Amino acid sequence: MFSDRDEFKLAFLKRLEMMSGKGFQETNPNDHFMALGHMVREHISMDWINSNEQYRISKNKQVYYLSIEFLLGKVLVQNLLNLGIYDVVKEGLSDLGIPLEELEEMEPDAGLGNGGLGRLAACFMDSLASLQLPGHGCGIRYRHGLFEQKIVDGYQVELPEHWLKNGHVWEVRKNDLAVEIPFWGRVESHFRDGRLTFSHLDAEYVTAIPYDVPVAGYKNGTVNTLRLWSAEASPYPAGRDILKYKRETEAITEFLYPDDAHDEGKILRLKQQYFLVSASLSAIIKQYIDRKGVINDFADHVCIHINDTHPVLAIPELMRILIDRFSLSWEEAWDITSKTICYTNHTTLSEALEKWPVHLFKPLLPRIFMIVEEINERFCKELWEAYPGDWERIERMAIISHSQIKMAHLAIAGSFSVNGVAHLHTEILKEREMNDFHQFYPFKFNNKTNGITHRRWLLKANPELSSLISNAIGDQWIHHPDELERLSGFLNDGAFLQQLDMIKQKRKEQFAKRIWEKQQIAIDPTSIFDVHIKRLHAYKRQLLNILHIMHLYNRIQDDRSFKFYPRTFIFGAKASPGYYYAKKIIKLIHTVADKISRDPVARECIQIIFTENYRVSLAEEIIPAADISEQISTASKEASGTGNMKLMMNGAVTVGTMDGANVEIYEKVGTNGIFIFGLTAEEVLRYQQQGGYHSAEYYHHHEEIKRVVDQLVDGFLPDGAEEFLPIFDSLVDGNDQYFVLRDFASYAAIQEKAGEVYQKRDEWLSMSLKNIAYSGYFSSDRTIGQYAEEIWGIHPVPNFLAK
Ligand code: B1N
Repeated sequence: MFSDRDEFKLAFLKRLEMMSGKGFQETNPNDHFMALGHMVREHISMDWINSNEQYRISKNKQVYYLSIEFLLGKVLVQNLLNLGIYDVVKEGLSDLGIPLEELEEMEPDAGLGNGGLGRLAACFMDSLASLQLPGHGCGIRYRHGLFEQKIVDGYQVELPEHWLKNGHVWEVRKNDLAVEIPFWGRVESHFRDGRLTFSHLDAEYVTAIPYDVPVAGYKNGTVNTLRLWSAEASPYPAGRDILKYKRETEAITEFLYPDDAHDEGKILRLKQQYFLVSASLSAIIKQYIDRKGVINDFADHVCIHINDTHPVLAIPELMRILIDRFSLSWEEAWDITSKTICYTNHTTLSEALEKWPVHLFKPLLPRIFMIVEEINERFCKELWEAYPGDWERIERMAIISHSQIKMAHLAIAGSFSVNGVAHLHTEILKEREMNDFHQFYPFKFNNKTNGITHRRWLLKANPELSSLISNAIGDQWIHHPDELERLSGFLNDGAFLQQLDMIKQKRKEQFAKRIWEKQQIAIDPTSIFDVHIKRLHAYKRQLLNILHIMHLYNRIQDDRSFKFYPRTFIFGAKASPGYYYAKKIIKLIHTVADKISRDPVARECIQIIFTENYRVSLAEEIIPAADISEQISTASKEASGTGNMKLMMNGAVTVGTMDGANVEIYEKVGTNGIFIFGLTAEEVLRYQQQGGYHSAEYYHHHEEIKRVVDQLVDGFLPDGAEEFLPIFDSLVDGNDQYFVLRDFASYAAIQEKAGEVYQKRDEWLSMSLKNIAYSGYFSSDRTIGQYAEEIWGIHPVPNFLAK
């Protein structure tokens, strides 16, 4: 295609004119983006074809990663880096007077996910391809990704997101691979050739169209596929109101549900889930049969990974295909299915555990329901044999009970591996939440601590830091992130620490400039950037952070000479549109920000920035500029967290609880590398067993706590009594479920300590570097390596045909 800068320029100009129908002078940044995007996709295509061919002819096992979310963000620059053409393209464009950054701005974020779970799936895709592993993603092509957030007068307002409005350069629509998905209707059984057979009659069909997106590995010629399915009206619309039918079918892939760690329980969501699973399994089975011809040893050649329970219908769907289409017996089908499926659990929060009422499920998916019923009956029978007479236990463990289908129970019964996403989370699953299942199937449970792709979160997001690292230890860390540990040789190297400081300073200035441009707020780039970015959720305790800021403000009011090192508190968070309490906290953050900005003394030390519309591309700007990483969830509630890893890798120091993967960060960097505070998971769980703690005692007995809590409603904040009474109530009368007041003093103390250490520059910088040095473990290359070896049993398949 192009091998040097001049060839690139010629090809680019030609493509630009052809695509835009304009002379170069008339073209705009979007034209440039589209032209470059198409060139890059073409550049990938030979390797893509060859990778597919390699997989088709190889005897190797293939993995399919089924996920209702893939939070890709922007992909142009990551593709340029992975293909090894970043420099040529950047310099070539620069010769033409086009800054690559301007062009990157034009690419919309593919926001097909809510938060950690969806971004994890995207990081895994990058690692699979970079490790040359035969792993493919299967997801949904939502026409609208996660809503766009606007803040109006301190309130969150949601607008529909339009990432597809200019078309999507990275996808290839494959009409010939469309499949039909049946909903509704009824099942008839017949006795044929000595066995019962089933047919699904009067179904309403929806067409699933695949759009394939290439996923290029890092400079290795491997290109895997992420297949996103889109729903369209079927050519066979079973004699009904055509317009209504069209509207209803297209609705299936219209919107991403905006819930993070929360279960919506709407029928459209169930339709999305079955749509994803049924379309993906059709394609998987077809590819397998094309490759092998016979179904019997399917489980030796295919692994289907389900990302949380959202795609758990893969279990009954695979059973259905094996029984109804391939005429296998129940036992044969179950043997294959339960050796093919593996499941990751991402949360123990009860409000996030999926349950479907039988009265919704059964009419929508009649054949699938029959199979789930039979799985349940056989499972309960097994339990009865293992625990005769223990009705209570059997009822607790049943897949269907009280007319509800428990998706996590189905996932555990029908898979060969169940993993948690951080060591602590897996222990809580085994010893508490899923303890009955762990006793019954101890061999299924295992841990795979999450990871993030260092190629996006360090190499792409922080090129300045990446160069510093490569100059110091060479660039092998890009392939082997463990090598980052060699940076520990520089922990006491003053000159090196100075450079680290300069890079952080530069990114802070860049971010301050951005905030000025977008929000017309001037922030002080020499202040501490204290960053709290994640979905808004009570358990993530943005409330603890803002109450503590109010407390700092009070200290300034009490003593006008009280001084501390200036801090900029940076928040980024979307609240689920129906999550009333979370939205109140957004309003509170804005109200406090406004109050402080009006106080000439306080605003010298405290600034609060709420970044609107937090998303992957914004995270890439905030994270390299962060000094402090707020990871302050109530212990035991955050399954893992991955923002903690991204911030650590960019040299931010964690202020956090012993929760999720924070525990493992602590184990890597030691007491002097992190600021730990608050109750432990064990303490929280013990309190919960006793029915909670007495928050009123903390409120009444600690003057400074009472003061900030009262300030929510006593007129200190404008409209406080109306706005923030629900927050006040949750803390005082509602017994503070998330232990905000219980952890308050400990949080205030550790924050003070963090501020002191920050001022001892060498100590701080060394702490920061230590975090970078020990972040290699949290690369998703390590995580995916463990999934490949310990769960999937897959091996690299190099693309020998690569150019
Ligand atoms: O998955 C992440 C973890 O790092 C986080 O700790 C965890 O909270 C997150 C229903 C979820 N758990 N459950 C969800 C998302 C969407 C939805 O509709 C649940 N997300 C998590 C990656 O392991």
